[in-house]
Parts: sequence; C-alpha cells; structure tokens
Amino acid sequence: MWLRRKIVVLGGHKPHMEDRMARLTLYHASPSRSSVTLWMLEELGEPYDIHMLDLTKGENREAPYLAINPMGKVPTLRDGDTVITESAAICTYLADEFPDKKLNVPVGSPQRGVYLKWLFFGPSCVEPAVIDRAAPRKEEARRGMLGYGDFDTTMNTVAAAVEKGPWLMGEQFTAADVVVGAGIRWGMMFNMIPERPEFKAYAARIAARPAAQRAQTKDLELAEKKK
Ligand SMILES: N[C@@H](CCC(=O)N[C@@H](CS)C(=O)NCC(=O)O)C(=O)O
Repeated sequence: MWLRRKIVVLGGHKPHMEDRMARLTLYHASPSRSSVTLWMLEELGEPYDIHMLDLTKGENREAPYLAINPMGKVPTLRDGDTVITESAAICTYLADEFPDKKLNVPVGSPQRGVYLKWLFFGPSCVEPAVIDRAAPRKEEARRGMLGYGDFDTTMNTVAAAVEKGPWLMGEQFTAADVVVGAGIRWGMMFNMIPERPEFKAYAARIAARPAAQRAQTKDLELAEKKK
C-alpha cells in the first residue's frame, strides 16, 4: 500500500533492521518545518522510521496522507494508533511520552507552566512574527489584534529568556528549546531575525548539540536522496 511502500527506515541513534517497524514514524519532508521534529526525535534517542513525502510532487495532498493529516502538512507523527500533527504538539507529546529522557518539565512541577508557555510561544508568537516580517500584510494590523503583539517585543522576550542560558528553562534543555530554538536558528539563517548576541550564543549552544548535528546531517542526506 502507498503509505507502507514509502517508508524509509533510518532509526534514531542506532539504525535498526529494515524489517522491523519502529514504534514511532515521522512523516517528513526535507528540509521543512518537519525538520524541527526530526531534531526532537534525535534528542529523544528512541528508534523511529521516516516516511518521506515529496511536497514538490504534491504527495502531501494525496488521499492516503490527507487521511492522517487533513491539513496536508508535514510533519505528522504516528505512535501506534495515535496520530499527532503540529510540530510543537509533536515535540510536547514526545517529551511527555518518554519522561525518562528528561526533555519535559512534568505535570506537578512548579516550572511546568513556564515550560508550556515557551512551547506555545514558538508557534503563537515567534513564527507568526517572523513570517509577518518576511511577508508584510497589506493593511498593517493593529498591535492589539495580533497574538504576538509586535516583532520587537516578541524577539526581546525570547532574548531576555535565553540571555543567561544555557536554555529557556535554565540548566535543563527541554522540548521548548527545540521548538523556540529551531525558530530562532531558522529565522537567523534567512536573515529574518536579527543576529543579536543573545541569539547567536543560543544558536551556537544548539549547534554544538550532537542530536542537532545528527538531525542536520540526516536532513541533508534525505534532501540529497530526493534529487
Ligand atoms: N503549523 C504546522 C505548519 C506545518 C507546515 O506549514 N508545513 C509545511 C512545510 S514547511 C508544509 O507541509 N507545506 C506543504 C503544503 O502546505 O502544501 C506545524 O508547525 O507543524
């Protein structure tokens, strides 16, 4: 069947046998927003399969994929019978599902609220602020109407949070750093976010993480294979 044939087995840290299906499958396109979740899976270190979709061929708009993600977007994560879409939700889910990996702040911890704030801040504030700046709206929306307020306040808020570091939650690296950190790195790469010292230092700390490096290498290999 279409969805089965296209599965590429890559595994997390350790590649596993081609005939064994991992618990987790990422429906992915390289490079794309889905790369955030590829990085998250590498941080997690659990085995996973990758199902590649070619967005240029519109495979994400074909019926079998729309059946699991009606938005026709990547990423989608399958964990057994559970299907999760939205990259920040996937990162949140994985961190909570594998608490021994210490990538979440558990329910009951006094810091859980702040952790959730950052997980939502990525898609609610950082991403729309950057996209609006890159492709300004014709009629300038009023600050109060925009969920993120304005670009500078959004960026100042993240900068203040990562200035001390090393991570958003202090000493603990969490899924929130994957979500927000990916946005900051991506924005700086395309000159859509100013290269201020707080962001440069934060991005450098991220770039030094072996999991971030593995994810980047994998993504480049996958993009190359597509050609
Ligand atoms: N809010 C979604 C956005 C996902 C998204 O826009 N993915 C793009 C790739 S960067 C996509 O699938 N585009 C293909 C399309 O819309 O046809 C998330 O964060 O997961």
